[in-house]
Amino acid sequence: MADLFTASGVAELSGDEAIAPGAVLLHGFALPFADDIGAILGDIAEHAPFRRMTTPWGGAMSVAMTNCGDAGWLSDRAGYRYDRIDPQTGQPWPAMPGCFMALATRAAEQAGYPRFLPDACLINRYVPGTRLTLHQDRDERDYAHPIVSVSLGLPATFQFGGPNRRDPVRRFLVRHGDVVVWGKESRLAYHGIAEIKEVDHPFLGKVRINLTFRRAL
Ligand code: MD3
Ligand code: FE
Repeated sequence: MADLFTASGVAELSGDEAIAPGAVLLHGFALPFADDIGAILGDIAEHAPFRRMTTPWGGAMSVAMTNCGDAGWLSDRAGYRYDRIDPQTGQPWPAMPGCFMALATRAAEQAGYPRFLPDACLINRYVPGTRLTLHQDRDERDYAHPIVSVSLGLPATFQFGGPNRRDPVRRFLVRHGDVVVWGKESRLAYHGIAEIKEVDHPFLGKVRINLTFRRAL
């Protein structure tokens, strides 16, 4: 494994490797899919616009989100949940594009999950200054399924802890085209994204997109 430490102390990893029990980083795995995904994102956002959802406590999340697939993740004053209908349009979420499904299933297979069939893709949009505080993903029905995470555009520092909020956090740089598959012992780990820095990336400009593929229902 290549485990390089940059001047900032952030671990930079290359190649396919286990970064924690049940968590595999597939460096650059999404690069062959990136242009197709970029072209389709605009169509998805036209039907299901990116929006800053409201937390159950009434604040606006800093990350803008939308979804595609049979179910979409939602947050509002009533709580967190998945729903087949986008409350902003009253319509079902846009269908999961074939290239999204192909990327998610092939990445999961390479990471040791040959039968992963996602029914939801949460699409997060970050601009510089945006962050996602430490949390667990626990709104899905069955934690036996992994989550496949695809990073596009601006780099980010991924914070990865353990099953308890106060467990020590490790930091990883995730870059354009990186895919991480999170399952088994890592499935309920606390994780977050540090504030995105103001740099430029040729893919989308000053934007980071993260796709998380889930089996939600
Ligand atoms: C570790 N998104 O949407 S993806 C999220 O980059 C979310 O937008 C981040 O956390 C982002 O919920 C991080 C990486 C990720 C996704 C799911 C996980 C890490 C995970 C589930 C369990 C453990
Ligand atoms: Fe998450």
